[in-house]
Amino acid sequence: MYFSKSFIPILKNNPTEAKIKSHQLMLRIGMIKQSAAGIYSWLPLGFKVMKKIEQIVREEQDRIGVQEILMPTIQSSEIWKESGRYEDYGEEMLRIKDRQNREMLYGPTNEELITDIFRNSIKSYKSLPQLLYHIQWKFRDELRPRFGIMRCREFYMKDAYSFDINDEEAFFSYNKFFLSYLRTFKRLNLSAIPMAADTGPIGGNLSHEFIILAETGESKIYTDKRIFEVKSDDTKIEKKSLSDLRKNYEKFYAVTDEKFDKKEFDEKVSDEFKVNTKGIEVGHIFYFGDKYSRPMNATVDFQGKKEFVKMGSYGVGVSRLVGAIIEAKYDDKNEIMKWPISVSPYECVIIPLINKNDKSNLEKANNISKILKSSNIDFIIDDTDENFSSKIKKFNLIGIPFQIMIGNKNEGNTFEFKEIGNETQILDIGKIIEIIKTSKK
Ligand code: P5A
Repeated sequence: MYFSKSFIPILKNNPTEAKIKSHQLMLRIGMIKQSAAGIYSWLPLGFKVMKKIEQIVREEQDRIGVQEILMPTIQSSEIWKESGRYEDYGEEMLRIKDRQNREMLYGPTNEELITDIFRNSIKSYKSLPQLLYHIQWKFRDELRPRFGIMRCREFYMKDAYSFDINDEEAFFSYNKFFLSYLRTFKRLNLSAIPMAADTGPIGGNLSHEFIILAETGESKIYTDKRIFEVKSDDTKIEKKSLSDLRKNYEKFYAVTDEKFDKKEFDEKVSDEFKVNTKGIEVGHIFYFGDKYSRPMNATVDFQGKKEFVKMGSYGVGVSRLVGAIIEAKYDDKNEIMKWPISVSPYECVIIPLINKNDKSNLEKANNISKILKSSNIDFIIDDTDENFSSKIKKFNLIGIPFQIMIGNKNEGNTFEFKEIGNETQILDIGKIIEIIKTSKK
């Protein structure tokens, strides 16, 4: 891809309407464009990042055996009346009438719809557990949408649902998602910690929010810094191993402000380990037993009786994660971003210095790009005739982790190569490819 032909509308200065660094950067480098309050279009750079995040989320769901489906965005009010949430959900629900005057809504979440799908198809406990997920747009008519795509009205969520015969099996399902979330956030290069949280309109009394630390986060958190050292790598997908993993986390005090109790904090965490800061909620998992299956009559046959299935739901804020990664990785003082290679819009940028009447560096860039392509490295070439330093500045903002610079100094097959945050090196193309490939593993 040539920069001159790409749709990456860069702004000269930080937009004044944006209060936090992720919102500023996303507007500045043209990742998103607001179309109405809390509603955004995703432009190529932003869309590429979101799709890569989505794919990692998907792979980690598939890995624990969750099956992917796709439910619609528009739902009928009937099922919400059955569960009792139609009234409870209040003004956050966007209610719509169709031409027959039927009450519809734009789904803020899908517990009712999935319960309806389940009850019509699964009849025996022998088909359990059922673990299903989809990745779909949601709409919540937030009173104060803010911080760009971090708290918006239309957002992209991965939501999964589990169906089990009893509490013991349901906790097993819950714990599978617990591990899966740790793995997902790790692949996104984020350190997310599970914290006890309120369940709000979803319900139930067991729930964990997955929070990443960030000064600009909306959640206040109180925890013990040793929680960051808990390891999950050896966890097996079996009941004991998963339940031990959760216990290893739950040993440490970790709550958001809704659950905060100063006395408990002081008792459980000595001053040297206390962490009292802010964070961003990137995922949230819930266990609510028969909260939906009972009113909606979702049962399975078990030993001659009909049992209400026990359910949980599990959300990841896929679009919010784009902003959360920026909050975690962007150095706004020096205006330098560095995407984790796993989600970077491009893996490498080639920056040739181009004079009006000497295109030889562009030719070199084209040759390098062929080698990158055959090594499956996704690249962009800055073929504009801007001066070198403003090109570098621009790409420090865009945050593609690897830069190959072709100035007038390079000789033969060696080039100036830089991984953002490290020193520039002079390397031959073989070595450059090796470094990029190793970082992708
Ligand atoms: C779990 C899946 C649920 O909705 N039902 C299905 C449950 N949980 S949740 O906590 O309400 O949302 C899950 C995640 O979605 C993100 N999120 C948002 N992202 C951007 N803007 C919003 N207004 C917004 N609301 C929720 C969060 O990452 C949250 O953890």
